[in-house]
Amino acid sequence: MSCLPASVIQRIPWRGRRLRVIGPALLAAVAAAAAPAAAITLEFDYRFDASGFFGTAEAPSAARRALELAARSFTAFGDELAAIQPGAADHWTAAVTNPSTAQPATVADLAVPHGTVIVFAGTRDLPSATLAEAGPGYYQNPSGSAAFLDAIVNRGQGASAADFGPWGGFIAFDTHQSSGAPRAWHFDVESPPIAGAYDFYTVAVHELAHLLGFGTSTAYWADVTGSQFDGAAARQLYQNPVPLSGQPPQHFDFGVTSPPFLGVQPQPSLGRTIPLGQRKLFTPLDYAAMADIGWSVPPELLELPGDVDEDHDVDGADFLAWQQGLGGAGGAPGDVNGDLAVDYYDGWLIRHYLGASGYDASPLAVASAAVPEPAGGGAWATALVMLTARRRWHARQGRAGSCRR
Ligand SMILES: [Ca+2]
Ligand SMILES: [Ca+2]
Ligand SMILES: [Ca+2]
Ligand SMILES: [Zn+2]
Repeated sequence: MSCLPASVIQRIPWRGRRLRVIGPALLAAVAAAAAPAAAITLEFDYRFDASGFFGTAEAPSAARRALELAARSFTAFGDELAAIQPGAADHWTAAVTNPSTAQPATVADLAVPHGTVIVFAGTRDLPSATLAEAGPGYYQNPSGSAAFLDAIVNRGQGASAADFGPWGGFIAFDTHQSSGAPRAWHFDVESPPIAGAYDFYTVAVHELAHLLGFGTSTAYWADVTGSQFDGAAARQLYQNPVPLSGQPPQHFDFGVTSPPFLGVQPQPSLGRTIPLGQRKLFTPLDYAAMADIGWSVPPELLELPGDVDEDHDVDGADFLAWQQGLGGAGGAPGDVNGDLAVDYYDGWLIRHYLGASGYDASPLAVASAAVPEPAGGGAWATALVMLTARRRWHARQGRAGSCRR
């Protein structure tokens, strides 16, 4: 396997968010102005959590902590999602699957703040071996100004075939195995999953991506040709269209792994199954697909994760740089996920990827680099459980067509 020559490794213009390449005076000015607005919020609504699985804000369960950490896989996205603010003449009804009952539920005049996606979370005994289920919501009875209607339909993101802008959706986790025994989840994000349990964090990340449109939106299907995902960012990173699996094809195929790692590449989060007792993070390939369905993904998330000093590995020097930058904002070193803040989560990512190495996958570099073949997917052989996604075929019309596998 070869890496590209050093002379090709350079910053390119679209990496504007990599603020540390800007001069100190400008850096300070940008930092003062940019930090808070550059990220979306996933706001969890637990009103349907009848069993108290997620605890309370004051006394969160381990499940809630894992779910809310999983949301951080997406909160660096920079989309300016228009607020849905019902008022005198502006009305709508949010419609969503009640995650705890699987029945349709509605919320009249749900207010959705700017930049926020609302996630109704719950649990129930899902059918057969299904671990979890999620999907975007839809809407009913919209009326009011053009701007209000536009916010409901696609959050001001323009054509939905190119850019998905949901108000929110639902996520449901399984409580019992097919045998009737309680589902054994591993909740603790600070320890590796124990043998015999599924990692709650891993499943939550995967399902939240479905809620945000992967496999479930018009923008996703616009990038699918046959059984391949052919969005521009994913194709560029993978060097080919990415094979999909299932009918309909809502997941990456079994053998797919994510560049730009050298050696054994990680399996993407958005594969069709997850392995028992393993943790999978959202990989650069997963992020590339999210970019292709219209999310504003920081460039850091499309590169070797955790490589703070950009020397194509993740080691103690990267961790030290994070420690020194901790608490910084606006492009301080150590911001692994590109949300313009250096915090606990950046360090958590570095620790996960310690020992990894990779190559520069920027467009310039890819054009002239010998990209290693993606590693094979032999590890898929052991205990696998299907994940499913709900799909709203007619969300723009406000109808509730769906399919579940
Ligand atoms: Ca967008
Ligand atoms: Ca490094
Ligand atoms: Ca960060
Ligand atoms: Zn899935």
